Amino acid sequence: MDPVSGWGNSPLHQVDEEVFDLIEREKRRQSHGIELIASENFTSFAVIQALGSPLTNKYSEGMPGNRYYGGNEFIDELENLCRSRALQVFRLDPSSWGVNVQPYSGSPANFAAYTALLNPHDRIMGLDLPSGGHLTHGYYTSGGKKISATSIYFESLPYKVDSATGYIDYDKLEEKALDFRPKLIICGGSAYPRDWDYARFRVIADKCGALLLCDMAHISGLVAAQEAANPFEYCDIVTTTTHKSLRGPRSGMIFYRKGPKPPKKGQPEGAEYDFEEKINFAVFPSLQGGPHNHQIAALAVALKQAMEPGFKAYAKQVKANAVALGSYLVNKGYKLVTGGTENHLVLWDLRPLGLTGNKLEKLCDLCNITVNKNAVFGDSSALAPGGVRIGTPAMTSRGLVEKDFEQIAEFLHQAVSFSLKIQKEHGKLLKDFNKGLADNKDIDDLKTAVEKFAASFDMPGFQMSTMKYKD
Ligand code: DSN
Repeated sequence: MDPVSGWGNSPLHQVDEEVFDLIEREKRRQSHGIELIASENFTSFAVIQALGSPLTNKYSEGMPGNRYYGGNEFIDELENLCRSRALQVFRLDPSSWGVNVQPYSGSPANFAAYTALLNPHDRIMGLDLPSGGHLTHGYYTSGGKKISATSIYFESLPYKVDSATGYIDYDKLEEKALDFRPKLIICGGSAYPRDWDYARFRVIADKCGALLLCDMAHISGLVAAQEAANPFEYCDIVTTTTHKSLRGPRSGMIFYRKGPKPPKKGQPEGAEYDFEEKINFAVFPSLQGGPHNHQIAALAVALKQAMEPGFKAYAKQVKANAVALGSYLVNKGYKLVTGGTENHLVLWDLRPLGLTGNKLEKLCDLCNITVNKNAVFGDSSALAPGGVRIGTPAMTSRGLVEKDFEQIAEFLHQAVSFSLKIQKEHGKLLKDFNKGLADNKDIDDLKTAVEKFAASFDMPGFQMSTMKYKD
């Protein structure tokens, strides 16, 4: 085989039919389905082009201008461009904020921030997973099994939402924080449909001498568009993934305060933040190797696109769509955690219906609607979560507006009705429920309607006309 044209320059469909075919089938799934995973989005063709570029060939351990390998002149320029756009998109002054754009994703970004700021076994408080928090904010089971590395290497004590309202119980958080005296408090979550009171978090952090970190992964696009409260006003550190509401590639960022600290009682005059060196060192060499330069390039592109005027309209639409979907469900008599939403997601409490999240997720999957089962505060079993989480960022990227989300809510209502019917006819046990899913005309009809609906919208990122599986 010719080593260059035969091995190195043949297109994917010739080199590897299996992988090519799987990608094409996944493209069909994405374009012919209703994607409602709150943490997912469809990125742009330009971002995908940068991701699939030869930048993936380069190693560049270290920071721009100070690398452990040669040949990084363009990579340095690229990473600096990405860093300055990251500050710009969140309207941050480079003299008081810095950013590291090398984390491979959100979980490594969080662990790098903890590694930089804490010593092993220091105390952390984040929102509990069943209250809508993220695994990386610390999670152990009620039996004490430590699940998250955050709980394995640090001592974590979660704060929770109020069981009656579903809102964060700030008073209890304050009481717990003053007893526990954490070194770090984390705000931000994965399944919390309301905005965050960062000012209150700051007061609590100051009262117990903690640092305040916001993981804005889910809402970073809303923050960029000024469609959510601004965590940068109150937090010391802000971490984020970049592919959710920000519409970028899979990657992560850590923002940190730098420069002079505001004057405070008991603090020496002229004190400065010391996060920059610690965070950069934690990312590399402590935790990661070479940054993924193709990701960083793709992120730079996404950040540029997030500064275009259309992005503000997109973020507004994400929220309006979530409200439209939530209101439709509430009008049908369903229960949403907190009764509604102020951001990009609703958390649907299925427990009053006697239905679990995994059953609805399963039935929806068969109808080309993708949702995810999600714990709802007070669930008795983590294995059978009582809700589903539904997000609007991905379908909003395909151009859907309120009336389309009302149609989606109607599809979901039908999916629930079919789930309840199957449960009634076949029984509540999952194995019995599964029997009712097979050869089910209701499901087949709903799938046909969903495919027709979904395929009528454009798809960012790939041209539908060139797809192998168009219909
Ligand atoms: N999957 C993402 C989320 O749902 O928050 C990150 O783990």
